[in-house]
Amino acid sequence: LFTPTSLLVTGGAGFIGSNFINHFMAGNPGCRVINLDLLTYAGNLKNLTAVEGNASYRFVKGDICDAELVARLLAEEKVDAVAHFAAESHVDRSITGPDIFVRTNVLGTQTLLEASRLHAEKLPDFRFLQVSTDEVYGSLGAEGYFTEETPLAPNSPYSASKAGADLLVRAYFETFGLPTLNTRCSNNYGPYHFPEKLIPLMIHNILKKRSLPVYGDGLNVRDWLHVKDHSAAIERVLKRGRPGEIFNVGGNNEWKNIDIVKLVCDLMDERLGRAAGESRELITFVKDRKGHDRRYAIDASKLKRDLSWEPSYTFERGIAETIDWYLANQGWVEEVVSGAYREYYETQYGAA
Ligand code: NAD
Ligand code: TDX
Repeated sequence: LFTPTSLLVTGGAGFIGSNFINHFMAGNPGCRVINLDLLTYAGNLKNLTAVEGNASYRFVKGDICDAELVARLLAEEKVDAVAHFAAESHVDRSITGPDIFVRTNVLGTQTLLEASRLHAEKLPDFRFLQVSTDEVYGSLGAEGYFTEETPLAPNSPYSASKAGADLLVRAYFETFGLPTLNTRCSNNYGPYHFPEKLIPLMIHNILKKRSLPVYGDGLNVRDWLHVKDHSAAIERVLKRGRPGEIFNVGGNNEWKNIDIVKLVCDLMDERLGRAAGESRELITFVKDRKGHDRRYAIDASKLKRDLSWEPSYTFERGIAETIDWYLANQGWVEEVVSGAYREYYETQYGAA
């Protein structure tokens, strides 16, 4: 068992990173957590108000591509583990502007790996955990699952940049013996999900009675996992995974996009007191995403077998709670949509 004492989390102000910090700090009061985040459009410190005053928590606004800053933080905070979430994460943005995906996801990861390698030489024990995605495996037909042995075949600039990062992680383990771990998770959902992604976008548009854009024929399949179950999996891999290993993470929960959209419509109608079927009228089939992967499905049996991880959420409960969270946190959504959330850093930490 590896017990981190000072954990550097990158991208901790994003959707999964913030859920992870909230989860991890609640269960590991003895561990210091340093959150390095550039606060791009996707970073929101309002996701972290629960840990803000905690003496074990420190936020640093900065870029993972800044080698000097990363080296200084590792040394100054005596970091013995890195959980690397920071990334450009939206597939559609990677189609309209791929450059930043290569910079952040590939060069940023290499910068962290190199600084970690130099820093870890002096330490008895260290872990570098790369948080990655099932999208690195490409697309499935109607049958089969991605295992950790499935060859990498990314199709979007986003997934190609994540695959590049995963391969650098592998190389740093093989070449330098850096104790790395690599998780590859299916689609997450839950609180603090940025409303450019399918589920929160649909919730928001239903509320506003705007059209619900479904790409192509709506029959693409995604495998959805609650972000808290992903957070628990990452903690388990960090503490119990053998360096050099890859672990797939997923909840055996495949849905066609159109069925998810209809489900969200129906649950929203119930909550908003609208007539049954009213929100489904908003569904609009639009032009397909370029290179749109048809189906993702994760085989997570290695993680279940070797590290005894099991998801705790049924989808029925998770999606109902997520919709209730968005309805109860309309202020959060409005601030994100209006851009007002981006001023929080200055009010909280002063101008940069
Ligand atoms: P997100 O877009 O919500 O958050 C990304 C965070 O990284 C933001 O806070 C942003 O400010 C920060 N960031 C971006 N560039 C940075 C830089 N140069 N330096 C420092 N910080 C920077 O993403 P997410 O959905 O929370 O995803 C987190 C990680 O999990 C990513 O690596 C992603 O590839 C992976 N992942 C996501 C999913 C999913 O369904 N969302 C599934 C599997 C894996
Ligand atoms: O408006 C939409 N209409 C639509 O039909 C949007 C935003 C999406 N879609 C479709 C595209 C996908 O098939 O819904 C599905 C889910 O789309 P996204 O929410 O954009 O997620 P996806 O492309 O599957 O990628 C997500 O999961 C894997 C995350 O954004 C990635 O960071 C993660 O690696």
